[in-house]
Amino acid sequence: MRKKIELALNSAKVITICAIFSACTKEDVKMDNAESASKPTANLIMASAATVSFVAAPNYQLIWSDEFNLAGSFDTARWAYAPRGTVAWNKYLTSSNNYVSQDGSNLLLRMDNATIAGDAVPYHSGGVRSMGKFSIAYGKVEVRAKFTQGQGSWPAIWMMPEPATAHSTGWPACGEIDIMEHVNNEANIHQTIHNSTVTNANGVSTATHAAAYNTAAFNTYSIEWDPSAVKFYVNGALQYTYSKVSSAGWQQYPFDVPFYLILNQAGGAGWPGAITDSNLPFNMQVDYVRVYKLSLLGNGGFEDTSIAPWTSWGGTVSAVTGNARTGTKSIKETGAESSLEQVITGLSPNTTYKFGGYAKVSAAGESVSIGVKNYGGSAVAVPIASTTYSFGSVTFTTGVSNTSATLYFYKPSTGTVYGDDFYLEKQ
Ligand SMILES: [Ca+2]
Repeated sequence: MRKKIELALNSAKVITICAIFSACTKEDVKMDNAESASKPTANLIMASAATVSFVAAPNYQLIWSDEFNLAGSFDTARWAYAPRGTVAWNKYLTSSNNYVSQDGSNLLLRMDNATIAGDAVPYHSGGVRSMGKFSIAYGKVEVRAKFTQGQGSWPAIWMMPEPATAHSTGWPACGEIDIMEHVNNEANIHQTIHNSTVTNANGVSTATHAAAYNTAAFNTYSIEWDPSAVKFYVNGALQYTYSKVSSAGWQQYPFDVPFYLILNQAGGAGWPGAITDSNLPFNMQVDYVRVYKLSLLGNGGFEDTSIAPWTSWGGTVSAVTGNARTGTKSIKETGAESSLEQVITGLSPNTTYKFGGYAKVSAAGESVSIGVKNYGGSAVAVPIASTTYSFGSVTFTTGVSNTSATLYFYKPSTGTVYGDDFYLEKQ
């Protein structure tokens, strides 16, 4: 598959490769744009040989993805089976690799009416969720998928809050973001917001939009989500915007807490109605899920040829191939006390930001800190001492006249640590 070729290459070569492969798809072009947009070159200021700073510039930083490129079971570090429940979408879910599997290119979620001894339901279907493994508040979520049509079918790509109690234990007040739902033989998909102000007692939302899609092909379904709105896209084209009303409370916009992902094939109950068995099996293939943060810093994924616009001191600090969370590279600090730093300018005064990233240490007892200083307040930092990648973040509010800050990734003593997927986000 074309994207796999590209992902194996460093981003500097992507444009050249696309020129060679004249049949670049629309999706490839999009990916190229996303990558080139994250290049810091245009914003890099070389004030002197010793001083480098980066002018804050919004760019989407990939922080989590699954390309589903292995064959067999799904990655249990990212997903778990969505368990069977008692409501329409989950009543036939079956935790079996007959219904959730990977074929080396895609995640495959199936639905059929096979008889399973000891499980006397008329249908079985597959679904996974990232609950307890990954959730996100704000950013861009993009899913490339293809699914069959048929009477009674209901594939879905959607998000629910984590924890469920973040705002309300009750649905629809807790909120729901439906990136893609399709029913039966319709020529369109549905993108929908649920909360207590838009969803009625029958579960029907007024905050919904039906969008055309390429029925026989893979399509990309995505959202761009920030504190003011959730925007829905199909194949990169904006379809629908749900905006926060500034005077309203969380009930109108419960989308200020983390949400996790659900991918599932459902059917035979609720919205689509009964299944016409001759239309079975149904399936949804998912090529990838990619999640980005709208980040203001440069080279947060360390995929570039140098560490710029980061600088370093102490020990040995370098971008290395391997130990990556996303992409192919990570930042490594080894040897004596050391730090990776990025001076970021162009921030707004008296404004709150979050600096986040993922880190791990090589051995128990070691530690590394994600922190910020020189922003107009006391330095703040959070230590990470896990031997597997763990998330850490600090929030800080710039001083009344401060427009810059120094972000750092500091290792206080000997040892080896890795970091990846750093971002700076306006709060
Ligand atoms: Ca990386």
